[in-house]
Amino acid sequence: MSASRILSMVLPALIALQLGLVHAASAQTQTADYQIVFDASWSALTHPNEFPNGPHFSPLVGGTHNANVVFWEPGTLASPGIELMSETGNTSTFRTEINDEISTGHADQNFVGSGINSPGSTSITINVDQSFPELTLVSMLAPSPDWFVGVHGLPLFDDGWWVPEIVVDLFTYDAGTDLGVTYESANADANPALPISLQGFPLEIGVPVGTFTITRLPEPGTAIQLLMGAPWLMWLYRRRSHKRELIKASDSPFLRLFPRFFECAARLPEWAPLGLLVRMVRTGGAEKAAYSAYRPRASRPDSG
Ligand SMILES: [Ca+2]
Repeated sequence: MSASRILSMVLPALIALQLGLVHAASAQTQTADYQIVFDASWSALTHPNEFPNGPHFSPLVGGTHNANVVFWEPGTLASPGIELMSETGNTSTFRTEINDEISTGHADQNFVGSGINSPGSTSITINVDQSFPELTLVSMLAPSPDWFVGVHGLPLFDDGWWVPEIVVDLFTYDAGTDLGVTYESANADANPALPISLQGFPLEIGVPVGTFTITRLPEPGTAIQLLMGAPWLMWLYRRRSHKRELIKASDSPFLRLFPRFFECAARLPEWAPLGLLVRMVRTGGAEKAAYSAYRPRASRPDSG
C-alpha cells in the first residue's frame, strides 16, 4: 500500500482526534484564564454635559463567585464596600466583603487592577474556576458623587462551556449613597440610602462610558495541539491547488468500516483532506446511503 494511500486513510482520523482534543479541552478544564480589557471611552465627545476636568476611573476591583452571593445589583441597597468604592475609589472594604464570601465558600478569589484616565485602557488577567463561574467587577467613575460602572454575576462558564469572549457595554450606576447631582458636588450623604440605579444627567442613560472585553486565553495544551496539527495543515496547503478526483468508497477499507466517522470531513469540504459525498441509492428496492470520498489527485502516485 502506498504512503499516500495510508495517509489518506489516517489523516481524517488525525483531524477528528485533533478536533476532539480541542473540544475536550474547551469543555472540560476545571479552570480557565481570562483577560479583561477595560476600554474607557468616557470623554467630552461622548458625554458633553458638564464634562469635568481630570476624568478617570478608580482601580478595578472584583471577584469570582457562585450564584449564592450577589455583591451588588440595581434595585438593591449598596453594601458598605460598594459605597466606599463608588464614593472614593477605595477598594479595601469591598475586598473584605469578597474575602468574607471566600471564607463561607461562596467566592473563589478577589482581584484589584489599575485605575486609568479616560479615555484610556487597562487590563487584568484572572483565573476562573468552574465552581465559581460568575464575575463581579466594578470601578468608580471620577470625579463623581457615587457613580460607578461594572458587572455583577456575569457567568463565564455556562451550560458546560467556557465562554470564549464577551463584550459588555458599561453604563453608569448611582450607588444611592450620596445625593450629589453633578460630577463635582460636595459630599451629601444619603440617609437613608436609595437603591442602586442607572445614572441620568449629566450622563446619558443608554450611552456607555466604556466596555469590558472579557476573553478566554488559550490553554497551554492548545499550542501543543496546534503544533501537532502543523504537518497535516502544510500537507493540505500543498494540495489545495491540485484538482480533486473521485475515488470510490471501496478504495478505502477504513471508510467502509466507519462511514459515519467521515461525516465531519464532509461538513468542511474546503479544507478537509477527504471530501465526502453522501447520496441515497436504491439497490433491490431498498434505499441506503452510499459514501464516496474525494481526495487530491496529486496524493495518488499511481494516477496517470
Ligand atoms: Ca447618588
